[in-house]
Amino acid sequence: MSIKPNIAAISVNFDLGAGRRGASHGPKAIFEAGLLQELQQLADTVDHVADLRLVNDTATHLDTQVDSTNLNYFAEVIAINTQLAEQVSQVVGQGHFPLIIGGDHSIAIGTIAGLSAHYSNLGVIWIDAHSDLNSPDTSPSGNIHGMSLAVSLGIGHPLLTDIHGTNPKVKPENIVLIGARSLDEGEKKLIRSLGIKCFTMYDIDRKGMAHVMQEAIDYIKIKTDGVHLSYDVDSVDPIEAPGTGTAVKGGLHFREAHLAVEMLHEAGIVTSAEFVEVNPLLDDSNKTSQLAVSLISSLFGEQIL
Ligand code: 4U7
Ligand code: MN
Ligand code: MN
Ligand code: MN
Repeated sequence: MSIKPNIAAISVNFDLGAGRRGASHGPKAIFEAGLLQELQQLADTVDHVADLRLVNDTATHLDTQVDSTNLNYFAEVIAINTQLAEQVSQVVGQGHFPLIIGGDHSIAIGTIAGLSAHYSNLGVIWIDAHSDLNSPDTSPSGNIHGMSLAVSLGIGHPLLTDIHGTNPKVKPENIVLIGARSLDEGEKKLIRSLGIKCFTMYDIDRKGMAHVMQEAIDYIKIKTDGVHLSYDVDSVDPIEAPGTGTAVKGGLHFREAHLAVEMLHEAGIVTSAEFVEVNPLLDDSNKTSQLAVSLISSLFGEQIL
């Protein structure tokens, strides 16, 4: 991002991929916290190009066609992600920077599907307390926001992995996980067997965030033709980000969370981004929506001095 981008913001008012309701109100809270005003100072142009939500009968129609065993709101997740993938692909085709505002993390399925049409070696930096690498077989909850990265790897129900074309959308060697501290057994096995690069909270404590981010950037930039940042706010410690449905203690501190995006801005490698899992119903005086605005501003080059 050495030249200022033309940002195309896409809001996704959707929370049925999560176990608790409320993340569908994330976009409204983040926009009300001043997102567009902040971005106007940092980008060449900013347009809010789409405000997606589920249209009532799309999903009921799909329900009759899909076997939804251990996949909660399966049809709804398919419907929203199909819309999102098309929107994202269109924006990339126009040469704009897609900025997706969620919504729960199941929407990464649509984002990455739409992006993958334009990149042969898409990199994904996944900042999250979790790895979202469950399949219907390993998921303890059946909640699809815990499966979105697996789906992007081509693992899961074909009606999810085939959204917007062929799978896999991303290769395991082009993924970096940062901030992990709550992994299910099946996810741990998959990370090991596929050799996915994973910087856990232990690594961040041990090496420091600056070191981890530099390693992540060096690892991903040599072999990819685009890098998507998928930022789940539950990566941040619940003290700073209480407004999220699956908070896990022992997370990134305020400065570590910012340093990650500041270093990504400096590296100039990020070609799309999404910020997800803000749940205003659980928030404490908009703390988490304001944090999201602050993190997004830093990604687009807001300077301290
Ligand atoms: B999020 C979980 F079991 N792994 O699959 C699951 F701990 O997008 C949580 O990262 C998933 O917030 C969290 O349900 C999904 C659980
Ligand atoms: Mn997540
Ligand atoms: Mn998470
Ligand atoms: Mn979550």
